[in-house]
Amino acid sequence: QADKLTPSIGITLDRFIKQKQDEFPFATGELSQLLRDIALAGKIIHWEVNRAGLANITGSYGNYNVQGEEQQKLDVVANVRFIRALRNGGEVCGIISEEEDSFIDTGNHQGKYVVAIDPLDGSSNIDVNVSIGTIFSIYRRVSPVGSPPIIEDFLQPGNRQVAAGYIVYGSSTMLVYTTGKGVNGFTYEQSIGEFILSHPSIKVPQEGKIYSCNEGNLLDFSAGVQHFIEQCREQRLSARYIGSLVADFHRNLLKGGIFLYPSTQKAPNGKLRLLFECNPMAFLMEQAGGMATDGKRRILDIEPKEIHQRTPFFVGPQNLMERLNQCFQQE
Ligand code: AHM
Ligand code: MG
Repeated sequence: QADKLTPSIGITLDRFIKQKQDEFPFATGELSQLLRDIALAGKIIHWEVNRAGLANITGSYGNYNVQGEEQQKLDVVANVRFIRALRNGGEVCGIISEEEDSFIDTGNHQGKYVVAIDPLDGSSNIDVNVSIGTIFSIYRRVSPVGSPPIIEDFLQPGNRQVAAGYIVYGSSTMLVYTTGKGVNGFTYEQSIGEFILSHPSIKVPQEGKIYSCNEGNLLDFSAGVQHFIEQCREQRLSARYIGSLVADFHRNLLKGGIFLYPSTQKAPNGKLRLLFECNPMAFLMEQAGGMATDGKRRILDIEPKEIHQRTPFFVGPQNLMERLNQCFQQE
């Protein structure tokens, strides 16, 4: 009777990570701890995001509030929070962030891992209360443990990711991640301060019915992409575009949709960044049964040349990705 009155709230992220770790007898627990550090940073940013309107941190960076304190833009705040959480955690020897020009040596030279983060993606949406997100990607370093990190630790192709995920600060906050064994989603329960498994083993619906792109750039798109969009319209697919990658991707992942950010006149190599945005999303989508390309190549096989490299990006369920591919071939 008591059980019925108090239904279980489900498995927490911490317990889930612990269970997964127990499946690997030789695991040292460092990756598990790293994932927990990211979740902790996510909780702090959730708190920052939710008080942003009142705390005068939606203003532009460099402004001062009435008390004469400098206002911090939320993406700067998120960057500081994340770097601090990862540095304090101790498992990470180096970090690259979309907000930083070059890589950060955390000083934890015994750490086996390096992390790429986009601390708060979709910054143009912050001031208008639209969902935003954090994207992360974890690699094992290639330099020897015990030494400072080197640039090659970060310039690894996406197929070397050990784990990747995002946190979406939406109508609820969710953390979605993969370690290469499927994708799981956790919803933040504020009252107890825990992420709870709410979306186990996410698979993208294979009959995608949504397409997402900035159609204002249509005339800049290649003939193949234009043709594909024409087909989407003919087939009465739904057009959905928030302009916030994490939110657009999250919806497409759960409901079945393709996201396109092709090259444009303004952004000849596409707008999105390979290491911070495309690789983690590509890893998640493949793990959920979909695909991700730059129009020619699998995203995860691209050898990065520099940290802030951009790429055209197409990601979604197989039916739509295959149709897009046919349009490219007819170009
Ligand atoms: P940001 O990293 O500067 O925030 O920009 C990335 C964002 C993505 O969230 C989104 O998919 C894209 O830019 C939208 O671009 P556009 O406004 O050109 O459609
Ligand atoms: Mg970004």
